[in-house]
Amino acid sequence: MTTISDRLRALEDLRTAGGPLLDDAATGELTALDARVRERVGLSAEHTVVGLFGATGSGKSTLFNALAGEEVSRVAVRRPTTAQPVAAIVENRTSPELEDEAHRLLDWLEVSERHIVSPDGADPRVILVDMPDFDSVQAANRAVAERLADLVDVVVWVSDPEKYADRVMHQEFIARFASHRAVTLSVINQIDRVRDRDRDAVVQSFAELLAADGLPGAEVLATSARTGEGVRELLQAASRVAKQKEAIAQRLTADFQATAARVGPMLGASQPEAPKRSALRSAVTGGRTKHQDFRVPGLPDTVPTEAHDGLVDACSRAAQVDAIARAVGDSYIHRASRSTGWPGTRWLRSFRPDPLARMRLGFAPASRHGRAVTAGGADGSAAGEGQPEFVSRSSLSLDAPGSRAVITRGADRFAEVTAGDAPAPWPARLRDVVDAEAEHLPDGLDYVLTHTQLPGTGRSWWWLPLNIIQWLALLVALAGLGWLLGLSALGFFGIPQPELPMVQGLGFPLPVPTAMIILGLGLGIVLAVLSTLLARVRAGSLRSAARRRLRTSIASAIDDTVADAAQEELDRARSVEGALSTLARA
Ligand SMILES: Nc1nc2c(ncn2[C@@H]2O[C@H](COP(=O)(O)OP(=O)(O)O)[C@@H](O)[C@H]2O)c(=O)[nH]1
Ligand SMILES: [Mg+2]
Repeated sequence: MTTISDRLRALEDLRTAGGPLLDDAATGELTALDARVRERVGLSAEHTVVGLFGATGSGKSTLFNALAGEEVSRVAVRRPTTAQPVAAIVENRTSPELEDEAHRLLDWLEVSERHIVSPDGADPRVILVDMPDFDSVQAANRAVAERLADLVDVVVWVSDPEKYADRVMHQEFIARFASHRAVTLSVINQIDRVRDRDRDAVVQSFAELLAADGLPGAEVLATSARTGEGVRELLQAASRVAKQKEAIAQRLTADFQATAARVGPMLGASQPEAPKRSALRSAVTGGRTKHQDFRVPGLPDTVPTEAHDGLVDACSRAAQVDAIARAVGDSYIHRASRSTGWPGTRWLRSFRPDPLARMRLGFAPASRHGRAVTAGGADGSAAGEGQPEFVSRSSLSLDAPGSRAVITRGADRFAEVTAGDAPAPWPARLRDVVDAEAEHLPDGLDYVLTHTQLPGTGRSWWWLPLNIIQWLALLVALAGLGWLLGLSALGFFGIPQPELPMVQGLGFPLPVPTAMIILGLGLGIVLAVLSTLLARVRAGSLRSAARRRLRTSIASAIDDTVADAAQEELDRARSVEGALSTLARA
């Protein structure tokens, strides 16, 4: 069951979620409805809180027990008496929500002692509250009673045949609360103590006093908590008030539904037609169309992957992710061959700049060896030493008109895909928020790009051993060459040459120094080829890894900005749907 309080909460949700999308007239309508409802139903829309007020000893607690049908409130023969209010909630088996609502209401009223009762013929919407004495010598008790007299729906003044004319009670209490919006019922309790023939006179006299207090035409009931006389009538009077409140609540429900029907379309929300297959059911239920919830058709719950990936693609293009990834691979090959290439030619490499450095993109901020491995390009050597953080902006100029245009187009497409075929105002709204966020995207991308740890910027383990072997091979070749040169020098000076040692078991004559040159040079070439192959394979996987990391970074920059904002709008739509549905629910 949807209570008026539920609807009021839904109205508040609708004002919050739909606010940015509604014009002044619609916002005004929602505000006015809220004010009207709150004024009409007061605190408790579904329940009628009936408070028993009066002087000490008039029999409030006894009457309360008689009304509740059970002994729940303490009855005192001697004072002081009831210090805290005690509530009796009428059991409601058919609608547990109503009972929950009653508890919420009593929480608000700060009435903590509660009893669930089930008196004969009682209205489950009535909540009885036994109050502390209005004339209590304890100021705190009086304060509780006064506070609640302002809040309850029905004030029942309980008097007795002796004190009903007490001036203090009339002037200080009844007259003070006469203008109260709550319905007032007046009771002369302990009527069993009055002789039958005097009763009318007592009632009449009390009514006149009440008229003087500002309650003209007040209904006075005569009750006896002891004999039960008039108790049922009092309960019925309370139920009458509850029924009046229900009639108001029904009228208000119609107002809520009408407002939902008017505001819904402004928010692109509609109540879809009942599906065909329910025709049978509606025939069974007498042809009444079942209520349908509001929906914003065509709007997804979350940002579609397709939209997200599309924007990552666009931003990757704008940020030249492929070029960076290529440079990561090329840089690795460049450095690998500088460390492991043939020593005779590798120095040529030094004249070419590192491909990554050319892009001025940061390597790891600082290497583990305490040395910054910033590929600083022209200023690399100067900036490299001990620089803890790569601060230079990338040279990708995401701010350039070309890049900006790619990003803007990507963002528009993102908004378009996310909006799907949702009705107005959602596509425009999504475009607006996405555009606003996309403004900051180039900066965000530049930040993540310069702060992404690119892979493969350090040395590989195999470079050192390969380098050592390279140098050894060169040494062997140089030694062979030295040997031969030494021998020819001896010949030149006519000194007889010692016998040249030959390599055995080859089937042809090969002097050892010659073999050393061939072996040294051959090994150098083989190693250079091998290192190039290894570097290329590794570079390939580094390129993919770099591309992956950059795309992840870009995706997170998008998540923090555009995607987040778009999701907020999708959530807004769901809130609007929920609120409208609650307002319109039967
Ligand atoms: N004869 C008679 N005595 C009553 C009636 N209602 C309450 N009393 C007695 O009045 C005294 C005070 O009752 P109580 O309910 O504690 O009054 P409270 O102070 O207003 O809560 C108790 O002794 C009750 O038994 C009644 O209808 N008839
Ligand atoms: Mg009492």
